[in-house]
Amino acid sequence: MPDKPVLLIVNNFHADTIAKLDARYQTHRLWMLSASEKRGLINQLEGKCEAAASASWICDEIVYGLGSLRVLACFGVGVDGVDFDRAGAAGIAVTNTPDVLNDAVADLAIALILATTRNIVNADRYVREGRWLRGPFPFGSSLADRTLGILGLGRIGSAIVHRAEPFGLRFAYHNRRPKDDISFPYFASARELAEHCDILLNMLPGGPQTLGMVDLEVLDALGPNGIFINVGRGSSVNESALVQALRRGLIAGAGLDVYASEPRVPAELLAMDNVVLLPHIGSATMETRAAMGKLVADNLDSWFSSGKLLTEVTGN
Ligand code: NAP
Ligand code: 8YV
Repeated sequence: MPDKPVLLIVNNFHADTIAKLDARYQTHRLWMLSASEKRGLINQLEGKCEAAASASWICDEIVYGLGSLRVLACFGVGVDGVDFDRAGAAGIAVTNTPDVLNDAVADLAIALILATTRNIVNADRYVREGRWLRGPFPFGSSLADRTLGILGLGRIGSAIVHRAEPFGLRFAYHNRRPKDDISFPYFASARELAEHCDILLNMLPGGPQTLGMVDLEVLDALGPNGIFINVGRGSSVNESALVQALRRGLIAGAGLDVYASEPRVPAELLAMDNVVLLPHIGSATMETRAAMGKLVADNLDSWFSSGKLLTEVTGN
């Protein structure tokens, strides 16, 4: 029986998937090594290892120095952890896991919209702390006839729109360019979108192009009754501007799944009760993580058996 192909596993992205890869490949765990051991492993794998698997949001730049590497299979859709210039220069093709996580992430976005507009987390505390006995809980706000502005209307944004339609919401969006198949209004900048919506939902990818795109001007344009939701990438929001906007009442509240320096969340946000904070759980269902892992493995299997990749990605 021929030897199993060699696979470099860059980081501990999903235990069940890594266990499955262990069964199919001769795996090497990069993240468990010291810096000098990593260099030793890369030298040892030179000429023998053509494939690596990694998280999509973080990688290890040492992999770009492995001359025989031809494919980097990433777990996750947002590939801001990959240096595409270096991968391209080294002849390394990259794959990610699009679509299989749309439903889970869109579900969570809806949960954040409802949690913020109906004040669900504080309402739960209100009951537990016996405060309901002393009087009714303050009113929230309805969704019908309000406008949900989507910043970054792609695969997940479209799944959010599909779910949000029955709530009676209206929609608007901003991308770098308008989409042919979308009938609701397009705005040419994030600020203009914010001005025209009640709930601004950020679905932007990370990376240098979107760094800090949601800034004080955008949040100010959203207005004092506006709600900001972030399920995209934390780096695309200027977090100190967000703190300032919330503190000064420039916006009414926020629902966040992602942050600039995860898992650290600014202390100012932790102290605010008009903010719902989640620990980056958009795709965190057992079924979705399994589907993401399967797509990583399927990309590798396809590449080793036919030289073809199923979901190649060429940049952010
Ligand atoms: P997608 O289909 O590529 O959608 C992203 C959209 O953003 C695209 O339609 C793109 O439109 C727009 N966009 C990109 N760069 C832009 C820019 N500089 N200015 C304005 N618009 C821009 O990606 P997706 O699958 O929906 O995923 C979106 C992101 O969600 C991922 O990259 C990831 O960071 C994040 N995510 C988070 C979680 C979570 O757990 N919270 C889970 C999965 C994904 P144009 O190209 O026309 O500009
Ligand atoms: C992560 C994500 O993969 O796919 C993405 O871009 O942000 C998530 O699905 C997940 O949070 C793993 O920790």
